[in-house]
Amino acid sequence: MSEVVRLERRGDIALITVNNPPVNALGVAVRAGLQQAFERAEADTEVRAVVLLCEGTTFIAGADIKEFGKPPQSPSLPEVIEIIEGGSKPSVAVIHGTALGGGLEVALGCHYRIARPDAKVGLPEVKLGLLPGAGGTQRLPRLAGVAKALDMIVSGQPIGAAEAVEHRIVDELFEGDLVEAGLAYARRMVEEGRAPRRSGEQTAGLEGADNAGLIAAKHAEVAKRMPGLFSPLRCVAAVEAATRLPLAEGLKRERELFVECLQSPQRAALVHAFFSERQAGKVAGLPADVSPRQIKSAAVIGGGTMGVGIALCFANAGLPVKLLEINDEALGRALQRARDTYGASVKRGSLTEVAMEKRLTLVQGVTDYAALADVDLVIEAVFEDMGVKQQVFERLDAVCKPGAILASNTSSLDLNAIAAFTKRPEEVVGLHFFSPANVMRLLEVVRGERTSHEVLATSMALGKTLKKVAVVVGVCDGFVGNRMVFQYGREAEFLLEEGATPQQVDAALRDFGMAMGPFAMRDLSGLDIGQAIRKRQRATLPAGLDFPTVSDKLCEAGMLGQKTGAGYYRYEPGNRTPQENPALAEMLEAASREKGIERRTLDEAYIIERTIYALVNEGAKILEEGIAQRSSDIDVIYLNGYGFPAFRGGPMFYADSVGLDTVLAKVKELHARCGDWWKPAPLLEKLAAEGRTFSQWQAGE
Ligand code: T1G
Repeated sequence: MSEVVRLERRGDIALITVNNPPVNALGVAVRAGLQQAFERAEADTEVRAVVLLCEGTTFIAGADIKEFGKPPQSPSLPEVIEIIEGGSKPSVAVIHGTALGGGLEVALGCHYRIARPDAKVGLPEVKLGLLPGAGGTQRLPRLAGVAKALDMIVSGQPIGAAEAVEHRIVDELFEGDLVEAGLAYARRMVEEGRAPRRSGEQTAGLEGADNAGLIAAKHAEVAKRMPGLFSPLRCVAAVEAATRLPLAEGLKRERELFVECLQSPQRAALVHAFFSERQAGKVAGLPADVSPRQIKSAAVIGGGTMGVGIALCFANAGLPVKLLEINDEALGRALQRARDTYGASVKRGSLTEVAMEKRLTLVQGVTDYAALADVDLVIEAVFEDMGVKQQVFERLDAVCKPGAILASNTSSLDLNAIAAFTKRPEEVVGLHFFSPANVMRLLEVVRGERTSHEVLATSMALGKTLKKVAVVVGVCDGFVGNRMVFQYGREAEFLLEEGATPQQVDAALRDFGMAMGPFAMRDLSGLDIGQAIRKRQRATLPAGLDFPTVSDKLCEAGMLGQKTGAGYYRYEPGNRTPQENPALAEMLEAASREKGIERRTLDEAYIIERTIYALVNEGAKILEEGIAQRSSDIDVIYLNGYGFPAFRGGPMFYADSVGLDTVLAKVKELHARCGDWWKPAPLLEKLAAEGRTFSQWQAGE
């Protein structure tokens, strides 16, 4: 037997164990091992039942995603599952951890399934731009019914074991040892004389309901909610085939649809996003022997939107957190904000009252710095002004215990300068959360010149604890995400001077897949933020460069966005739906006139190139300067902090897919027409000339 699949005899029971760390993925060795084990169990006349289970933390978590895009190797997973399901002896899958994708499909090929109460089962293929390609779209509806199958396959969300029992996906729950439970169940199957139960013969799930109506409704929902996505509609089509065709035909139809998804550029982008997120957690150059400190308590300075959001991240992770404000009145407002934030979740049904109260007990309001003497980590989230940061860090340095980490949530100020306010610069790090901090997954971990390896490793581990996607970035104005979004926003605004309206630009970028257009985003966060940044940046702006003027005109008119009822758009009181701002047209005309620009109609492709390529060119500069470790880290930042569409992989992956020579040609054209904002990044020129991609450069190819 292979070392990843073991076959043992326990009396008249065949015990098949998969052991392929870290998640028992169905690589070719596992598939071949499973085929051999089940064939040998079938041929062994002494064997009367078969148990399949896994070692390690989880049951099989799916196909080996690393194999996608490579030439297929036999046996295929459908072939293996056909052998499992075709066995003449009853088989049982013993599920712990997560049975996902091909893992659940293997379990559905077994005749029975038992699971630990805390186990989960799911078909997340749609999140990778795929669909369950080894029978999941055909077997699950036969067991759980079309409605549940559609929900699970189109959402990709796993369900708990108890719910799986409710929907006949799992037969029963068990506690205790996997092997003992599996053997006991197998012995029961033998004693009861149970025959193999093949899902192809199970049609209960397909009868009775108005399946055609369910399919049509889900199709309409997907077309409306996930425009532009390739695989969800094919998921629906595959399940539709199950309602119409016998199993063998349905499996053929599923395979056709699966291959379509496998070959789509969206699958390549989503798989890139999956692995990039995991790679981002690895910090190049960290010595292997560096272990993170344990963070058992924290404090947040500043009870504004960000400070409260950050404090809730700790409470959500079950960690006690002190929230410091300057006086009781401000503290009262902050604690009320915390309660209101949780209250909104309770209202939405995503949090129970009991859980809310439990988490709120973890948030302790304080007004005296002395209360911070014992905490392991402090995060400053006060006003973005160096003078205020200095006061805070000098006090923290004086009060906090040796070994306490002092972090700043600054979104663009110089972390090295902040560290220099303390006597412990090696303990200072940037932890840049994104608003709303208790919701957005991205966390930029800003590595100062003096930040120690241990503090860096602790910050990355804290990111995992807080369920964030932590990405290491270097010190510069805006670090990675904001530095790139400055370029993107500026170019979007220049388009307004050339002839576009905010509606046109926002619509073009939403069609591209961005969660929100740049102008709706600016109205949401407030135009005064950009104004303050431009004011600071003007001081060091290279000669010949200047900013667009529309945003400043709006600020001068007191139109700061949603918070003042008007910005690029107008808003009815209490209503966030953007309406046309009648005052804007004149400002646009004036902005164009002042620059001698003849306004013209801009097409969507130009809007996308002008904004997305601005991200790419700046990303290339960031890579050259070593501010980001990898081009895929930049993708992870943009996917998780700025609403870039995952089905395009991120700005750098997208540029690779367009072709860096194409991108460079457009950058050069814009450089000639629009000036040095568009100076091509040398790395972009180099890779385009060599016919390489950012991914190849990152891999050292
Ligand atoms: N293939 C290859 N490697 C995988 C993998 C997979 N399916 N899943 C995880 N890894 C690696 C991951 O890259 C990381 O590697 C390590 O395992 C730990 O992962 C035919 C076609 C199972 C819930 O989509 O959701 O089946 O960084 O950090 O937080 O229809 O991994 O250590 O080198 O995420 O404990 C469907 C994807 C595939 C499941 C565990 N299955 N995985 O989470 O660990 S398509 C999935 C996860 C398919 C069939 C179709 C999670 C997890 P490294 P991790 P975790």
